Amino acid sequence: MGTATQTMHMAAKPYIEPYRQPEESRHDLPWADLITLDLSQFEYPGGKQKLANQLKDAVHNVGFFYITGFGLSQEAIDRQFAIGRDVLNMPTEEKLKYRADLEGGSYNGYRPLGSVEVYPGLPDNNEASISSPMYNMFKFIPYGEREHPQIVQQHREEIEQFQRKIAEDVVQKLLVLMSILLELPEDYLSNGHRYNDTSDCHLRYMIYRARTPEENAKYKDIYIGGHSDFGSLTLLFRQPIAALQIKTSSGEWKWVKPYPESITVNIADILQFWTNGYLKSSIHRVVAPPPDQAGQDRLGLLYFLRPAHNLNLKTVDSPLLRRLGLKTDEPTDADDLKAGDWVQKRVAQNLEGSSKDGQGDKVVLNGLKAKYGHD
Ligand SMILES: O=C(O)CCC(=O)C(=O)O
Ligand SMILES: [Fe+2]
Repeated sequence: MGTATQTMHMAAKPYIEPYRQPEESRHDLPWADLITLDLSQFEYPGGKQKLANQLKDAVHNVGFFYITGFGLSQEAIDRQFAIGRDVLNMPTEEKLKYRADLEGGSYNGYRPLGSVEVYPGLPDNNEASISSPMYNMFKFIPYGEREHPQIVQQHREEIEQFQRKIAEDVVQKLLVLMSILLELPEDYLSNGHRYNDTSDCHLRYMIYRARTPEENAKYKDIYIGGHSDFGSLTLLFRQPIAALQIKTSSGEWKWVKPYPESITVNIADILQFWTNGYLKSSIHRVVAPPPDQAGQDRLGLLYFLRPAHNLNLKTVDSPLLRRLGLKTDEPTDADDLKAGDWVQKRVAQNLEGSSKDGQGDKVVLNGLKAKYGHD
């Protein structure tokens, strides 16, 4: 009976035109040297400790790494790309019915083009040079409920299963590994990152439309200027069109190679705050793809993990951070700040300010600073 129900359930997935992954670039770009964690080792005896050791340098010095063995099939991932493609291909008027309340600090729903400046004074409001319209779906809990387009409603169960697999399994493993590194109880960072917690975690479909050489010149090849992400972790599903770059500690920009069957993960601001900088929320940006991919639109699938709104941003009491002098009993600017205020303020602030690809921080809240830009 159980099996029959399951089979029926599988068969009942509505048809969607399959998504075909584009070809990888043949250019030999200056790729970033990132480690790969095979999460399938997590359950083996000693596996967690081994993975935590492997992660140490990446989370402290780099802020980016790949994961494999995370238990989502390529078919399930490609169906999400297909749903995202169809959502973002809806007519603009239709998408605008689901516009997110960006001014109120929420990303839930559609964020149209023209919402941010790519360069100061150059808002991205030209239909031909759309930088990054996106459709975000908060967790399917009462706090995150909103009206969604029919395509999302049709595939809602599948989208929810996909989100839950990421939120309840993949990111939980990563949070355990980071708790181990910080010498905290294994479930320490999982608290505040539960599916039912009130937070702005979301799955995102995003599109970067191909630009003409003139448009690229106007925007200096930038699609999204250098920035750090707002939440706890960002998961970026493999996208063969090269465009993501990360800033290394020596200040160079390196390309992120679409490593087979991987997810690219990066640390975001809140984990940096909680660890007083020990975990690195790295600066990254999105640029025009290399010549052999220049004419193609780039579709993205991402998951943004945010902490529960009511958690404060105090440095966690980790034995490691105490030994390193990063945790003391002195009060700090972050002690009374709530994670939810930080995230929502950054979403709203993104609308006002530019994401200049230069140096310097922008004051955001109570003396805490963000590295400009948006996520
Ligand atoms: O599309 C990408 O590769 C990265 C996008 C990004 O950095 C963001 O949305 O915060
Ligand atoms: Fe980002």
